[in-house]
Order: sequence, then C-alpha cells, then structure tokens
Amino acid sequence: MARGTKEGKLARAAEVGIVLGSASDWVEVEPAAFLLKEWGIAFEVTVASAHRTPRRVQAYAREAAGRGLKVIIAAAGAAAHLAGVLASETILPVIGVPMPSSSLQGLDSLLAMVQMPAGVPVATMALGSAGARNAAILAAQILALNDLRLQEVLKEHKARLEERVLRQREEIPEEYRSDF
Ligand code: C2R
Repeated sequence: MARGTKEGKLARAAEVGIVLGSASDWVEVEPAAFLLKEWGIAFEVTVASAHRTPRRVQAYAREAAGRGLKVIIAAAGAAAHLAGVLASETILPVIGVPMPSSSLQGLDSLLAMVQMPAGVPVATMALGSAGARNAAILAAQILALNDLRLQEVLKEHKARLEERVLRQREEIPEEYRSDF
C-alpha cells in the first residue's frame, strides 16, 4: 500500500507508529526517527495524550493494525499512561519510552510504564533518547523476523557497535591497557 506525501511522491505505508504524549517529547524521540529513516523503515509520528485526548488515543490504537502498523512506540513523561492505554486497545506490540520531562526527571514515567498489570505488556525502554534509539532498534528487530533485508541491517549495526568499542580501547593509556 502506498500513500501520497506533501511533495506528491508516493511513500510506503508506515509500519512503525510513534506516538508522543506531547510535542515537547520530540527532542528526546528524534534519534529514533533518524534511525528508522536511516534503516529504510516506514514510520509516522503523531501526538496524542491519554489524559488530554483519551478518545484520540483509543482511536489510534484501535485503528493501528488496520492501517498497516506493526509496532507502536509510545513516548511519554510524568504520569505516563499513554503506552499502557495504547496497549490496552491493540494486539500490536507497544514499546514504551519514558521521558525525563517532569520534576522527578522521569522516574515517575519509568515506573508508570514498567509497572503494567499482568495481561497488558508494554516493552519499556531506558529513559530519554537512549530509550528512544533502543525503541527503534527493538521495532526493527520485530519487523526483521519477517524481513531478510532488516536482518542484514541489524547484523551490520551489531558489527558497528563492536568496532566502536574496540576503537575506544585505544583511548585507554597504553601503560594501563589490557592485551584483551
Ligand atoms: P507538556 O510539555 O505538553 O506539558 O507535557 C508528555 O508526554 C510530556 O512528557 C508534559 C509531559 O506530559 C506527558 N503526557 C503524558 C500523557 N500525555 C502527556 N504522560 C499520557 O497520555 O500519558
């Protein structure tokens, strides 16, 4: 399925839906969008709040699978109910990214997201932009189960991580550096 973009080009229908509790979360979540774009995964981003727009969140979750989405990433801070409410209305996997936006610096959102009652899982990531990047990678891993190209992309990603760590070893002063 394809749909039109503003430029009039045809784009693939999104497979990953990113939902932000507020546009103020975008700065932390942008790294996830960069990664999905770099890896050629079709995604969409919208704002919906379980507290401020409960009907919109419910509609998004209920329509997600029918619109072709395969994974939902939900980023929210403070009393973060967004991921859980989305998960309650869809059988798609929901990945939650707690945002460090409140005066409790995200401990509140982390606990709100991770402490889901049995029966309604939310795959909760690390706080902030590291969690957002990991959410994109986890989404890619889910899609890769049925996508050989993505499996190769993920293998290259792992190899790059390894190379980077091995290079970092050179930054340790030689007099202390292990041969390992
Ligand atoms: P504003 O900056 O808009 O006041 O939002 C947002 O994700 C954001 O981190 C402050 C914080 O409130 C969060 N928020 C939620 C939900 N809706 C908004 N946690 C929700 O539905 O859970």
